Amino acid sequence: MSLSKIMKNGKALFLAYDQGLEHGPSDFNDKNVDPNYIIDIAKKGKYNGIIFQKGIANKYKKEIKKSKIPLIVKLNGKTGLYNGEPYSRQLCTVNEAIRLGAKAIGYTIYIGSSYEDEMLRDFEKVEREAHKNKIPVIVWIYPRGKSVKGKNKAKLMAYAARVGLEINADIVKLKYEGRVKDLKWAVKNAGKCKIVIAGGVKKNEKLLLKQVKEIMSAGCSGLAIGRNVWQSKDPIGITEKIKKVIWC
Ligand code: FBP
Repeated sequence: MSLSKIMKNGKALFLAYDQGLEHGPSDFNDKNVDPNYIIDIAKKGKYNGIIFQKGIANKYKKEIKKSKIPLIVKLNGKTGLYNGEPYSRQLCTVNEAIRLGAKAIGYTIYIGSSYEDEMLRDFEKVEREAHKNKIPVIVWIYPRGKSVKGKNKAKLMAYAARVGLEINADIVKLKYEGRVKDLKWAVKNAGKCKIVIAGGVKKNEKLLLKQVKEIMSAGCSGLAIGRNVWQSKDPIGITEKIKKVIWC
């Protein structure tokens, strides 16, 4: 699977903006509530991809196309109001994503959830369809649910990475848990499947850049980051600093 449309020299920085569904408006202010503001950051920051759910991908199709930033459509999701064992429902098909202009698709699987079985089953069809159409598959793999409560998060990170390889993801998106040595082990477990890391809640710049250095020194391919960029007072400034570490 060629990843050349969404990676540069084997590395990538993606801008994630599916938080409106996952968390609701609490992540937003007057500026970043507007998808056009995000498209503008992606364009000025020359991101390798911008991640939207189907609604924004469809309603802002013209602006996304004009930006020339590769579109990554997230095919499933859930709201932050949902209270049961985590299940990310499919909301868009691979064919719809392709019609919207997607250069890659994203999918979330909560390993350890009592709905893991359904998510793996749903994913199998998505993976087959996407690869048949030569569309790269990025999988957010987050261990969550009753059965993983209290388990070692650093060890689960390596398990999540391995699942990405086993289910034929091209890129697995993980949360960075534990230390660099744990992340190195996760990278080993992912084999030829690449790893990008989520940004998480907004943190101070020094800590963020320290983590980006650790992420890259562990052998990851980059980040798929959201709040730490578009909640920043200087989104392009922080983008440039992150890129400097990734492509140093
Ligand atoms: P951030 O960089 O803002 O953390 O975004 C990464 C991401 O994976 C988003 O794509 C997604 O909306 C969100 O985090 C999900 O976070 P969680 O499930 O932990 O609430």
